[in-house]
Amino acid sequence: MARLIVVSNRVATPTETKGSAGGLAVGVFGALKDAGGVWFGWSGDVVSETVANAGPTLVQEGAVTFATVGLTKKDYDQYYRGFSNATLWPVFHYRNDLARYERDEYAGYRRVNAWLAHKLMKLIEPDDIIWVHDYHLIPFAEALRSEGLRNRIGFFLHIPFPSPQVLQTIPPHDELVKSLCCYDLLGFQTRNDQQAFHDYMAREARGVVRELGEKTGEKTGEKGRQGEHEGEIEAYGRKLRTGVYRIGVFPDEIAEQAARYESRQHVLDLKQSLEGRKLIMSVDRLDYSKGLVERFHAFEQLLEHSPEWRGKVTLVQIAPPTRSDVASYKVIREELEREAGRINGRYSGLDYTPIRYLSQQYDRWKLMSLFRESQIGYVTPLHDGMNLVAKEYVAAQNPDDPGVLVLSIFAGAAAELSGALLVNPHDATGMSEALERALAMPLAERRERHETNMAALRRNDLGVWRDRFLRDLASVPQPR
Ligand code: ADQ
Repeated sequence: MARLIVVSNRVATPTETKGSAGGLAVGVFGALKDAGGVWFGWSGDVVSETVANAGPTLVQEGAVTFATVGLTKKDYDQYYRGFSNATLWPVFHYRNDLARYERDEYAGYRRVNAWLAHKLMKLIEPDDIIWVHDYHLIPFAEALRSEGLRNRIGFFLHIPFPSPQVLQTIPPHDELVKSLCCYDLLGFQTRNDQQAFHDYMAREARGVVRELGEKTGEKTGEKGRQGEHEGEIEAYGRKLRTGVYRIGVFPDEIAEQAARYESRQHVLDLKQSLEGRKLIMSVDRLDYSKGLVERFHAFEQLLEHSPEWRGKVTLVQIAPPTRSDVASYKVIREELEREAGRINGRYSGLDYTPIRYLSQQYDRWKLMSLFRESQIGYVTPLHDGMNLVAKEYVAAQNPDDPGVLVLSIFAGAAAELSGALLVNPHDATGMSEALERALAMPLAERRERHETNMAALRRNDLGVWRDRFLRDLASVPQPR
């Protein structure tokens, strides 16, 4: 079996791969352990030029090498904080209004990609398969190819791919797309994302796009078949494949974890403090794409238009700040704090606070047990590649008395979770009606919806996502 090399902006630590962090780290590490190989990327540290150049630092864990490098302040500013998170992230989430474009940041983005690729070259063996993750690393394959590498290289985009007109707001959009064509397989979260890429290729890049149709085990319930909706592209003198690979979770592990921790002190404390009120749970990174302010407004409408719910329902929003050195993230934080304060000022009582807004990170097992305790999972991003919180919420429920997922139609997960109440996050009234419906939903309907959602999660778990992608990548012809 060929070795696997995983490349991502951040590399999980060996401890995180043992289950304390998100399931993704555990899932990817599983594939690395089976095949043996390397996990390569940024360590998360900002260091001097001398230290950066001395890398990578290697840590061995069985057959897997964790290889990390530090970034200089300039590289961090231009590659990570700048072009990745102040240009690509907002535009790919349809927030051109929040995006900026600086030529030197783009140059830094390409420079860091080339530098990282050069560092990795020394660790690659001829038959290795290389799997690159996410928007920070679009030019990575191009950089490896220009060093003469002929291995199979695949790319998975965790976030949405925007429609051509939106992508074109990034001045070097054509270079970015040309870079993507240096991969052998491009994986997208949803059919819409793949279609947006195909549209760009056909209309703007004058490529040949062949839709090879749906090749999936989804309908038969069979696991481990090829990616859905395979496509083939010929452009810029290269041939590559595309596919839809919807990322999942390991639902039964989450269910077991949530049940195991449900009688722990933090859950008992929460229960006691709710004094019999219903609980709506929301958990996100603090990001403008997650629709937090819109969500608060819809909850406010519920209290405004349905006075019988005042004092009877609490929204707990857990949202630790991320990327707090990017300006638009400071703005969203201030707005959210202001809105939570205003709504609480309006509807609080001496013993009742409608919104509890907690800006901290929680252990994964704590989150899962809090999900299990709540009557509603309120997951309403404005745009989201997939949204694993939605899937974790479903998996954490008690099947005998499950909560209801209220989910945005703009989360990738909406295509799979047909048992959720789907909402448009731009429609505050529609969202407040969905909350009301979920709060009053009879047990039989909740159970039926939960079973539908769990079946979808089991059919397409994290292992299926990973194995399908790697199988398809291994089957593309070796580039010449
Ligand atoms: P994210 O934008 O980070 O991921 P999401 O898919 O919801 O969004 O994953 C977040 C993960 O972090 C979940 O596992 C969640 O449990 C955890 N998490 C969130 N808030 C937390 C908190 N307060 N404390 C502890 N853990 C917390 C990107 C894309 C998504 C895509 C994923 C995976 O933006 O669309 O689904 O990658 O591909």
